[in-house]
Amino acid sequence: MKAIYITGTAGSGKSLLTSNLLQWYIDHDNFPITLNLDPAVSELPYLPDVDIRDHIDINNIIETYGLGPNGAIIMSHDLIGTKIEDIQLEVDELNPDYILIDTPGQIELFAYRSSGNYFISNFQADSKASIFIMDGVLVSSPINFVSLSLLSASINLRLKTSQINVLSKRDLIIDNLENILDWAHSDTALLEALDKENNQEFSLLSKDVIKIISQNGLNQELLAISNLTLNGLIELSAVLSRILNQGEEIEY
Ligand SMILES: Nc1nc2c(ncn2[C@@H]2O[C@H](COP(=O)(O)OP(=O)(O)OP(=O)(O)O)[C@@H](O)[C@H]2O)c(=O)[nH]1
Ligand SMILES: [Mg+2]
Repeated sequence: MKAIYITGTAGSGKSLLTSNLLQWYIDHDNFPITLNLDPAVSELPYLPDVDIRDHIDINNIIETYGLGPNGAIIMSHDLIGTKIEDIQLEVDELNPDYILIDTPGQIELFAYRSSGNYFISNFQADSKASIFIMDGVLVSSPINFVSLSLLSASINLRLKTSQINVLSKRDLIIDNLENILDWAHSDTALLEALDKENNQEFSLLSKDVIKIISQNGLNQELLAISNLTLNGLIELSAVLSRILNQGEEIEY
């Protein structure tokens, strides 16, 4: 079984990509399943085969511990790691080729508290990869691009998996798409774009950040996709296949 973790900023398209990849693998004669790891989600664009909400009930947490909504969300995320054996049993019983793991909307809770890292380290699969989705609509300037690249590098350091950077909503950013892909693929193009920014202080900081990310090999290829037109899904599946089937995993 190959595990694909789908992470990204809130509302970037994680759940919709989970649903699209599910259909992609079904269409290509594989047996994929989905695992929803978001205890607080109310609606999903797919029917999860395995669901953390069957094990963690956020309303019950609110009532039992007298917590407000934020406290309950934090607690529910902290409990994810404690449910790993139950989830593993359910998944192993289904015995899929691929498991698509839709991670919680609040990436800071999943990645920076202990549960996400613990889950990824201890959930058993033959190989694993993660996708980090940058919301295309948020990448409106070179400085924003650097700031999201920094977040991506930070998530990569926390989750310690082979990570693919994906730019979502390409259908909404047609005019800026070429620029963004240039910034991602060429440090020179990005540094030149940063030179043209009005705010010198943030431009200089962004240049230093991007140099450090680049020098440490933390910059990744960026694949643009649309969850609506499905443009880019073929390229994404090819990169996933390369990582998952040929063991190109980064070991820290
Ligand atoms: N136009 C366009 N809309 C998208 C795309 N991907 C996602 N959306 C829309 O963005 C919104 C959020 O999508 P989701 O798939 O729920 O995003 P998410 O990352 O799972 O959201 P959270 O789990 O709440 O953080 C929905 O309204 C989607 O229809 C895309 O590629 N293009
Ligand atoms: Mg979601």
